[in-house]
Amino acid sequence: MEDLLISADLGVNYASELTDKLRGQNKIKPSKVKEFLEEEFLKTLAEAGSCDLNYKEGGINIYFVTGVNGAGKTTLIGKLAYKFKEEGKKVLIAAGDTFRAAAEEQADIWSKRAGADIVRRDKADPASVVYEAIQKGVNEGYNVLLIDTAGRLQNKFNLMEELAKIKTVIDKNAPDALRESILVIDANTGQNGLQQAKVFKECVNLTAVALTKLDGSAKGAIVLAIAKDLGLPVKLVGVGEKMEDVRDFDSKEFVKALFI
Ligand SMILES: Nc1nc2c(ncn2[C@@H]2O[C@H](COP(=O)(O)OP(=O)(O)O)[C@@H](O)[C@H]2O)c(=O)[nH]1
Ligand SMILES: [Mg+2]
Repeated sequence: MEDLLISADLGVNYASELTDKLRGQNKIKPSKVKEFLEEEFLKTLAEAGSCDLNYKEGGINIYFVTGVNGAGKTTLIGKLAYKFKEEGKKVLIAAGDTFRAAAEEQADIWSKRAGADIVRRDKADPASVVYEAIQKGVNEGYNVLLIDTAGRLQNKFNLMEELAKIKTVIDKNAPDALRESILVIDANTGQNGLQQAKVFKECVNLTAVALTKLDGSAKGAIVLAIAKDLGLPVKLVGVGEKMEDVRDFDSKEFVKALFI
């Protein structure tokens, strides 16, 4: 059972905790094991915090989106821009991935699709793009600022420096703004997702996880290990490549799907 849980990407600590607990249950029937695990998973997710994406009226709400390359950051930003626009909010995107040539263009395309505005400065320092976006966002009464970032390998010192610098810019220039620091995790990510999350958490003080590509065959069990070890709640789910393919996280549905 322990091996099974580890191979399901729950991480060694969590897997052994669960099997210890199972052992402690005197003579649990095999048919009840699934029920036991479902309950434990739901408890872990609940203990990590509320699944509701925070939003506050009367000020700018900043969503700082991080994660490794290809996780789905820019797509998530497009989806969130659309969702907030549909709700009648004034939405600004900061094209903070200035590392890859095509990345700013991609953010630009999403902003147009969603009907949001964008601050984009070709190949500029990402922190300066974010600075400019915060100024514009605050001065022009935007409700939402979505910050896109680069994602070249998480163990690269430069990226972490860059993200820490962006965080400092937000801390200094919008100290009172509501902020969600979202880590985007591809559901196909295996056990190294936990390590990724640790590195990003240390650097940008994460508040939430967005689990993308749940429309494929991957179940994204790694978020259980992240919830357990880092206390980070999952708040959003990506279920496709289109603008409307974002959902609020539903822990019951998620846990049920793990056993299908
Ligand atoms: N099927 C599916 N594809 C997704 C989802 N989110 C993102 N993608 C795709 O994943 C790829 C990488 O996404 P992108 O937003 O560019 O990742 P980034 O490098 O983190 O900004 C693109 O081809 C997206 O269309 C999702 O929820 N489901
Ligand atoms: Mg991107």
